[in-house]
Amino acid sequence: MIDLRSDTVTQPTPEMRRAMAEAEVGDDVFGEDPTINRLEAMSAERMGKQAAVFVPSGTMANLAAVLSHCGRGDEMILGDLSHTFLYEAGGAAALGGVHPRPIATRPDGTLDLKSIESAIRADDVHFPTSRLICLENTHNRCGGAVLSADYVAQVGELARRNGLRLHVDGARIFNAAAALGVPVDTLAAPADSVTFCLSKALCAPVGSVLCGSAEFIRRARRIRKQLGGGMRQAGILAAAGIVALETMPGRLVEDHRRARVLARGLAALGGLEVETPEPATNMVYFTIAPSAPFDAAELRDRLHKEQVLIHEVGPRRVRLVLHYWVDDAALKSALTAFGKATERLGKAS
Ligand code: TLP
Repeated sequence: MIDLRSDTVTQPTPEMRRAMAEAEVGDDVFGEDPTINRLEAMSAERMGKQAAVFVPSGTMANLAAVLSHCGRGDEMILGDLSHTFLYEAGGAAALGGVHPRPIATRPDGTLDLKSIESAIRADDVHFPTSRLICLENTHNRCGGAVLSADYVAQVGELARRNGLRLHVDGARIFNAAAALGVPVDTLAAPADSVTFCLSKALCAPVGSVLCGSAEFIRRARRIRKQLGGGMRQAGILAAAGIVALETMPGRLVEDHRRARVLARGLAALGGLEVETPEPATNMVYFTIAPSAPFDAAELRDRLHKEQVLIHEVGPRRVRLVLHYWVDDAALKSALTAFGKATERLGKAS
């Protein structure tokens, strides 16, 4: 199977499996797992922050960040297409009483600076207290779009000027850094906190890391415990994360190149409107033209028979994600399968 549904599907590499088998472990709730301690130190160093905490998922990383920045009745300003707003089960509101203030996400994944500024509440008893701004880099729903270092710095400056904090959901921030050709800590520098996922493009089986100041991470550790995310001998997982950090960021440009090849190949088939003709990172989004006599579910089923898995994000909208386990040969086979599937579906109608 060629699995293009997400980069979350990535299996650990043989090197990761070896590191996992040999990992030195301890009780992490006591701070005694040497492998987790090493992963956290490496992560903080990469992101240019004082400290880091290992958590089971990107969702928990964002939730722990929001709950560490905000109290009940505080408000976070975030994009209406952000993962935290759309796909994290409303955790910040449900568990922390944090009020989300969604504002329009622009197609390039950015939020208009003036819109952010005008969403900040005045000091008035009628209003929640504005506390936090959240950005997402790369931006999932915006086709893997990259926020530039300059843009993130402007939002950081806006946040500071208004006494707010900035959190970056950097689930795929290494993809952003690779696409821009800048060190990842440059993208993280303006943020008070940043999360990144080991289990997506970096190919590790489980885990995300939340980074920030020492004081912030101290609070986040308690929140992680409240959320039930205090793990024990999880150095077995962190060991794969260390291999991921050491071996994966440098190869992400290959996924980006293959995403461009895939986008061009799909555009040439006809019937598919590629939304990201020159994808910035590892995602390709396309819409099935209104004239095409099939929808995303039919295309998914047809492609499944050709050994290709895709993820439909709407009745006629599909997302494909390139990752470590899709090499040039698999990409070629996937394109051939798309050719066959669209042709058959076209004829079957
Ligand atoms: N995204 C998943 C799905 O939930 C959509 C995917 O397949 O892309 N931030 C961003 C930007 C994400 O894309 C995701 C996962 C998360 C956070 C949450 O990470 P997990 O799944 O580890 O909780």
